[in-house]
Amino acid sequence: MVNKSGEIKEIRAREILDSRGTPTVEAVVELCDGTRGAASVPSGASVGKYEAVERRDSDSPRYNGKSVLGTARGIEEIISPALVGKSVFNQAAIDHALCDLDGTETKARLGANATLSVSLAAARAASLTLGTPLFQHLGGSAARRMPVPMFNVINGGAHANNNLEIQEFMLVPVGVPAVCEAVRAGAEIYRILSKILSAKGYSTAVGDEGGFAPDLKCDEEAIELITEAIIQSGYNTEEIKIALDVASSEWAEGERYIMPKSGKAADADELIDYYERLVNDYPVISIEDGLGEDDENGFIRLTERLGERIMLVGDDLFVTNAERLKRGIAKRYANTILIKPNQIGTLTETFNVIDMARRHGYKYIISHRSGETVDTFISDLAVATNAPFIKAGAPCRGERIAKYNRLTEIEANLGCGALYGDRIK
Ligand code: 2PG
Ligand code: MG
Repeated sequence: MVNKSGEIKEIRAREILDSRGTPTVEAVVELCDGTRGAASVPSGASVGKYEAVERRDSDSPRYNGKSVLGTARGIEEIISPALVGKSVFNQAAIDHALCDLDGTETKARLGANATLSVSLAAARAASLTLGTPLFQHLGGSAARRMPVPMFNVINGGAHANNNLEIQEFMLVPVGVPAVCEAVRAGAEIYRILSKILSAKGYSTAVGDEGGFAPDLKCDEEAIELITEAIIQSGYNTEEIKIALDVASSEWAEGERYIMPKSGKAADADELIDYYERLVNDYPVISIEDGLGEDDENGFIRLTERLGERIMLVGDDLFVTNAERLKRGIAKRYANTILIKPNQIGTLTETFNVIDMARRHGYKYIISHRSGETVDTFISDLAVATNAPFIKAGAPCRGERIAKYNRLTEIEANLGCGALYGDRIK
């Protein structure tokens, strides 16, 4: 048996494009034994105001100020020399070093895109040199529960230029026996939904996350069409539920909410009433960012009203940040946290917030971003952390499909050891 040290020889970085054609960073951690672990980072459109900083060359004309050459340079000139000689088997030490090198609360100096790409690439290099699948390297033998996918089949909000105010309408196959059956259900229903939309004369062009982006009469119609597609596909609404990401921080204007497309105004209590009606009328099991990132009091009331019935998910609200989750726990608002590693900037900090969520009875959903690459790290992360859910977009478009295909690959490799969702077996 070769004695592996996992010692880092060099870290390289380059600018690549994400699924929207916007630059992002790819880092490659090379070990002294020649192993190379690569990772790229995604990027959001509806970005929470408390997220870690994504560093871009804002004064450069390249890519309209979105290029990341400076970020990549920071990896090669500042991070690489500091991490050379360290072992990728100590992820926490690598991530501590990244935080120290950056030295800011928000990763404003190096950029969370720099720190996260290195953090993930180091984990991948470790798994490759050990010859252990990434999810097992991160989660050990206990990592065998497959997450329930949340397929974003209709896109609205900031992810599409249609008239839907709610950003994501998702299918959640809770009642099927395995992740491969969930993927099948998602893809079958998506196809039928396309036919239903076409038959009604609606557009089947897709939004940023691969879901359809038609103009509809109202947001509820999207839920109705999805329900129809579930039934027409031969499933029922016990097996397949619906989740929404309202992304309402995008609507918040002071104490009020102004829906950007229709211009309609509402206050928090009117939105809470609206959500209660949706939960009464449709198989909705989860509402994300139902209120804005600063609306703590609204969230407390929303949680009192619906917290026992459905998942109330904090995305912009918690931004994968332990300090923000701590406030939610103390003040009893929301009951689920969305986990996006690039909102915080290292893998270890991501683990820490998942651990906090678990210990306080919050559910967690591992999530992609609307601007993605084909990197499938989040699929392994979801299995590694026994996450109950993952959202990675529609069952359509390569960068989304890559994540679901990786899940079915892990499930197939685990064989009879794999568990799915809440099922005991
Ligand atoms: C969200 C995400 C991912 P974005 O709001 O949950 O679906 O969107 O990456 O644009 O923040
Ligand atoms: Mg969201």
